[in-house]
Amino acid sequence: LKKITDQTRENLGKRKEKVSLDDLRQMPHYIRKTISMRNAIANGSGIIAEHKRQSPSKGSFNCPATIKDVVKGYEAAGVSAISCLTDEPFFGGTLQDLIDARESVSIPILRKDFMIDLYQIHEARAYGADAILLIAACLNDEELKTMAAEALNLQLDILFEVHDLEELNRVKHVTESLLIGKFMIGVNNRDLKRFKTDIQNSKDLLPHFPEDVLAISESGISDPAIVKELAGLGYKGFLIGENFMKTNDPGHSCSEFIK
Ligand code: IGP
Repeated sequence: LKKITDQTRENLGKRKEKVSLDDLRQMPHYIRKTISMRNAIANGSGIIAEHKRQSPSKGSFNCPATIKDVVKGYEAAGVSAISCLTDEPFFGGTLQDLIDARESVSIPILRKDFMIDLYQIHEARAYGADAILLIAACLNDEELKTMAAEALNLQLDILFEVHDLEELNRVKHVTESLLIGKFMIGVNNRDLKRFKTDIQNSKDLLPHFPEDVLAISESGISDPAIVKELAGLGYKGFLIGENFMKTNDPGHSCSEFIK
């Protein structure tokens, strides 16, 4: 994770030189009215389908479809939201992907990246995102708080990502101190040190969730039966990438999860 955030910081420096904060504020999507991802999930299928070209553990998924076709396929299948990877060095995504996705669908879009700087939140807004991911493992309490406050200022929904009880308790603490009532917490079933996924992680952490939070299970979901089981426990959202992106027609593979 440190390797990824170091690389993120380096690339960020270059982007800041090219595009100033003021430039971002001038971009057309910056002032568009965002769509609540939390509401979309609460009132829909709960599936959050991800566009991801490659991953550090699996390499390229060799999906032949363009991002525009992938996200249109997801929307047609009935997903609640799109997750769009914008990290380039490790996941092969770009900010242009976010724009392409935005211009192809009208459902909410999550900018999926390693967010470590306020500038990235403004970028998310400028390139058409409705929500951002804040990974607890990448941020200390103070950073989590500042980043979350800025996202709320910009009308972006927040998905806090945790993978153990310690991180969950930190997120609880931060959201309490900011008095945020409406947010989402995602349990990452992937152990970021060993890249192994285990759905058990979602089952173990749910009883410790604060009330009223919308619970999302992330990673390693490869079967509609798992979605059913987790929904039975109280999960409302299911973030799925690889299982769709490893096929030639991600939208079609996705429709099997929505019935
Ligand atoms: C999707 P999967 O196993 O269905 O492809 O997982 C998503 O949860 C995963 O891509 C992810 C991720 C992240 C990627 C979860 N948290 C943080 C990059 C950064």
